[in-house]
Amino acid sequence: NNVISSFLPSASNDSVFFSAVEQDIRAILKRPGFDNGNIGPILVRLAWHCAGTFDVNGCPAGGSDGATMRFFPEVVDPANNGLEVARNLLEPIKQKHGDKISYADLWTFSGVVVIHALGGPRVAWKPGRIDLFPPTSPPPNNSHCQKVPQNGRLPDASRDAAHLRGVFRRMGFSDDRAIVALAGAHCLGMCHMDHTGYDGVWTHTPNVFNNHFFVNLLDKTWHKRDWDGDWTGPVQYDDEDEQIMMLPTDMALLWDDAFRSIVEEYKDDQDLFFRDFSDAFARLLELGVARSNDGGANGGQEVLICDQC
Ligand code: DDH
Repeated sequence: NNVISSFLPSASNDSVFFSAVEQDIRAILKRPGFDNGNIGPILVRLAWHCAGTFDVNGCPAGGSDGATMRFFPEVVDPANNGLEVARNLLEPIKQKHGDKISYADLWTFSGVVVIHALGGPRVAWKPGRIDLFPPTSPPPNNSHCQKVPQNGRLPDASRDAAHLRGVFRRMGFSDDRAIVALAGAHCLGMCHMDHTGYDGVWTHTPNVFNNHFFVNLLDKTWHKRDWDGDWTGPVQYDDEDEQIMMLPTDMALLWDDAFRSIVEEYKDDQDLFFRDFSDAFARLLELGVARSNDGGANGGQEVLICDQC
C-alpha cells in the first residue's frame, strides 16, 4: 500500500553542470539595497527550512526532497514567513536550467554555495532530489500520507534547550555538537520584524561566515529588549550597545551547561566550528532524500515514498 507519486527528476549529476549553477548563484548574491547588501543569508535559511521539517518517524517524512515548501500547508507555515523572497530570488536560475535541476536540489545547493562564497567551509552535497508534483487526487483510502509536512516542525525561537534537543532528535540529530554547530549559521543575516517579529543582526559581519555568533554570545552582556513604540515584539535579547541581538533559543546555548561548553570550544577554535558545521549541514541536507541506487538523478523513474502509510 505504498503511495506512488509523480516526480520531476533532477536530470543531471554532472559536475560541469553544477559548477555552472554555482556560478549563477554566486553572481546574484550581492544586491545593494537588500538587507545588508547580500541575499546569501536568506538563501541559507531557505535550505535549512526545507530540510529541518524531517521527522525520522514521520508520515510524511518531510525534509528537503520534493521541495514541498511550494505547497500547502508548508508554504503558509509561519516559521517560513519571508522565504518566498528567497524562492523568488532563485526562480530565474530555475527558469534558466529548467528540468536539469529540481527546486529541491537548487534550494539546498544554494545553501552550500552561499556558505562557501561568504567565507565558510565547503559542505559536501549531492544532487538527486526530486520535486513532488501537487497531488491530483486525494491519497487512496483516505490515507493520511499527504506528503507535505504539517506546520510546527521547525524550532520555535521563544523556547529552551529541551525544545531544541527535542526538535533535533526528531530530525535524527542526537548530538549536542550538531545542534550548537548548526546554530552558528546565525553569524549570517538578520531577523526581520515583518517576517518573524524579531529584529536585528547577530554579528557586525552578517555577510561573512565566521564564529562571531559564538564570540558575541559569550563576550557580550545581554538584556531583554525593551520594545517601546507602537510595536511590542517577542522576547529577544540585545547587547549593551543595542547593536546586535540573540533569540531565546540562542541564549539557551549559553544557559545550558552542555551546550555552553561547545559554544566555548567554537569561540576559541573557528576551524573546529567550520569542520563540525560542514559535517552537520551536509547531514541536514540529506535528511529524507530518496535516491535511486546510482546515487544520481533517479533516471526519471517514479520512486516510492512514504512506506509508512
Ligand atoms: Fe535561524 N532564524 N533559527 N537558523 N536563520 C532566523 C534567521 C536565520 C531559528 C530562528 C530564526 C538555524 C536555527 C534556528 C538562519 C540559519 C539557521 C530568524 C529570523 C529566526 C526567528 C528570520 C527573519 O525574521 O527573517 C531558530 C529558533 C533556530 C533553532 O533554534 C535551531 C539553523 C540550524 C540555521 C542554518 O542555516 C544551519 C539564517 C542564515 C538566518 C538569516 C536569514 C536572513 O534573512 O538574513
